[in-house]
Amino acid sequence: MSVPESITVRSVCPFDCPDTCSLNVKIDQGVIVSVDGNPDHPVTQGAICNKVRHLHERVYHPDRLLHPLRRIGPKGSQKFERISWEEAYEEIVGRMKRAIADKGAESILPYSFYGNMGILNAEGMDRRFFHRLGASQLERTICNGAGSAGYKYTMGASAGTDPETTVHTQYALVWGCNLVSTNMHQVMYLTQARKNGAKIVHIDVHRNRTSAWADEFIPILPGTDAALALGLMHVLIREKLTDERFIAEHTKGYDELAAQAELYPPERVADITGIPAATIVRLAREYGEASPSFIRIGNGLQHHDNGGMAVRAIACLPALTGQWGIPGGGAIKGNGYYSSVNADKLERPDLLPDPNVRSINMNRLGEALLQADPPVDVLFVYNSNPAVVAPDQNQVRQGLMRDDLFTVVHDLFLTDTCLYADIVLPATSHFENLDLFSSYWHLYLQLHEPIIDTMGECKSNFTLFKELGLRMGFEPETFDLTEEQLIREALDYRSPFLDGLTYEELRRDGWAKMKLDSPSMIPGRIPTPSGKIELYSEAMLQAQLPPVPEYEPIKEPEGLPFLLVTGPNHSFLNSTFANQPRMKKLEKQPKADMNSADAAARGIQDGDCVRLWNERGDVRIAVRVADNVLPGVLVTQGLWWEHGNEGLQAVNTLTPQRLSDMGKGATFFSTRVDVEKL
Ligand SMILES: Nc1nc2c(c(=O)[nH]1)N[C@H]1C(S)=C(S)[C@@H](COP(=O)(O)OP(=O)(O)OC[C@H]3O[C@@H](n4cnc5c(=O)[nH]c(N)nc54)[C@H](O)[C@@H]3O)O[C@H]1N2
Ligand SMILES: Nc1nc2c(c(=O)[nH]1)N[C@H]1C(S)=C(S)[C@@H](COP(=O)(O)OP(=O)(O)OC[C@H]3O[C@@H](n4cnc5c(=O)[nH]c(N)nc54)[C@H](O)[C@@H]3O)O[C@H]1N2
Ligand code: SF4
Ligand SMILES: [Mo]
Repeated sequence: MSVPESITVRSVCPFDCPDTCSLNVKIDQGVIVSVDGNPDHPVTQGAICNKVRHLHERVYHPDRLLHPLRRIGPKGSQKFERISWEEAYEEIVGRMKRAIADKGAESILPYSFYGNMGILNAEGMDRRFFHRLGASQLERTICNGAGSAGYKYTMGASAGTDPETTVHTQYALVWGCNLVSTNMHQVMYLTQARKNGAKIVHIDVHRNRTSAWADEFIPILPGTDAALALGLMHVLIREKLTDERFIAEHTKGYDELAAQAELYPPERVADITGIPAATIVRLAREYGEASPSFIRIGNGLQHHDNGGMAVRAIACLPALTGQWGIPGGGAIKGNGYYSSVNADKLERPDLLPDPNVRSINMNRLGEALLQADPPVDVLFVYNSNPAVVAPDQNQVRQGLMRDDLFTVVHDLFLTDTCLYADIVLPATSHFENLDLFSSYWHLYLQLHEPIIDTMGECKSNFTLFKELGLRMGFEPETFDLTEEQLIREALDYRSPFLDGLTYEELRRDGWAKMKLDSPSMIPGRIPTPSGKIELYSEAMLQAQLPPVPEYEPIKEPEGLPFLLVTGPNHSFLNSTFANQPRMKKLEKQPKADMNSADAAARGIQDGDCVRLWNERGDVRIAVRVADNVLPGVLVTQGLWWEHGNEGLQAVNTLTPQRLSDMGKGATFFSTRVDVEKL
């Protein structure tokens, strides 16, 4: 590509973040010199986070992988030699063919998530490749499996309020969501709403940046949100703060839900949640009396054993108060449904030789690597760093150490996971690729055209799986395609929201808003089985789940005194950026926040080093004594790499592989530990 001197070009932020910002990138002689927000984008409006403002430091980081590597020392030893792509392909293809001949294609397991959110690079040619291969299917439920399932039972799909309307909100509940760090443009809309009189309430287990920004902070005990939602319903119903007309017209199962809410008076809910009964009553009155009211349902509150039900229960509230369909009313858990493209054409599940091929849940990688039968012979990791982000790290890392396991990792950096790889492949940054980006929060699809040349010998996920497919002897008509052809196939989809959107339009304008002729899915278009908002769900009954919301305590056995919540932090994105010196410096070091009463009882002082332990392992970490958590709760922030941080341990050493109540989600935050002062 020939690039003129010093130009500013449009790009998109590729990270797993709801905002999917439009970027303006300044390029001098083919090299990115600055990254800024694009003021023309209707939602992201020129504002971006600090992480991405320094994204060029990541792209040109001296540690960036630029050519394939082969392991020459023991697994984990960091000893690699440079090899060519031809050698890498030969070894991978040979090893895959052998695995298929010996144990069947099921012995091959892809492991990927959304390190790059580009539709082609996260769920395009890669999915095609593994379908055609007949590899084990991966259940990609590490992020929002539980919450999506729970929300869907109530509302039918991951579709809520158009966030652009939330500037009209008069009352916002920010529930289990660290907005200031994780969805900054929602903060911008709600800050605007506050100027027009809105009140913002933050419900969280941790007093953090979002609590400081909100008007009120309500601390809650981890894993008890369904009880709070039911307590709010109890008061709303008792005090006739519900919208009877809306309930009659648009919901199903009100009587069953009301009978259930009856069982959750504020006093009982106070005992469960740690929130005073008077606060619960006041919160219900404020929420019930305000209109438009809006709930931003976060991901944090659903990383629990009972996370699906928590979201399912919260999602009933805007229906009881008749807030759907009003600009600024309703809720957002996720909005991915609106910008769905043609996944069948893109991913080609029809290529699977056996539709009953086994599925492996990505939250149980440790178990899969150590116990699956037939064993996993070949593990292919891309767009993810499971040696840091997956639960129960001792099992994950023990599995990755297996001598008979052949592991390929495709990444931009030598992550913790790469250290266990037999072959490491260099990935392009999204700046080097053509791709299509949707958001799981706002309603715009964006086209991204490459803005710099490919660096070193890097290849995109798209190119890697296309070339691997062809080397495996797969059909050229399915694999020998261009990015543009695949994007056209993805857009070839009967969807009222896409409404015939073309590649040409996206190229011309850079983005397009999904067509939604009301502020949300309501009224009259709920994709549940009954076509109504399901306060009672027959589908749940059939799935052997309680058909109306209820509170069930978390499953982690009692015994150890603390509940440990290991959330993300402000300056990393999951484990991405955790190797970037500027971001590490801002986050200083991992710490566990502890209530001062707990600290005093154990003689622990601010800054002391402790050992957190449970049956899965132990982690040494410094304590910050602060009353930003309730007694009995510990909170850490950030998914730090072990590699490059002497003595540091992944917090996921302590988290369980158990799956959530629905949607096979992760239960990271339902972790009990004990603390020992060192
Ligand atoms: N800066 C930054 N931004 C990110 C990410 C990142 O790592 N860093 N990650 C991205 C990704 S992949 C995701 S999924 C989103 C996640 O972003 P969010 O939806 O904000 O989710 P979390 O930050 O995981 O958790 C939100 C809050 O839930 C709280 N919490 C934990 N357990 C409970 C509970 O039982 N009840 C309640 N009420 N609160 C609880 C935590 O203390 C935390 O403050 O952010 C995305 N954006
Ligand atoms: N304890 C605890 N654990 C958690 C969470 C938590 O809150 N607490 N959050 C969970 C959640 S919500 C999520 S979403 C997951 C996230 O887990 P992951 O998806 O694994 O997220 P990252 O750690 O960001 O790793 C993404 C990797 O993809 C690489 N990458 C980026 N672009 C490309 C590309 O184009 N090609 C290839 N091949 N690689 C690329 C990046 O360099 C990075 O190493 O973690 C989960 N784990
Ligand atoms: S990480 Fe999120 S807030 Fe930051 S630039 Fe990307 S999309 Fe925007
Ligand atoms: Mo996530």
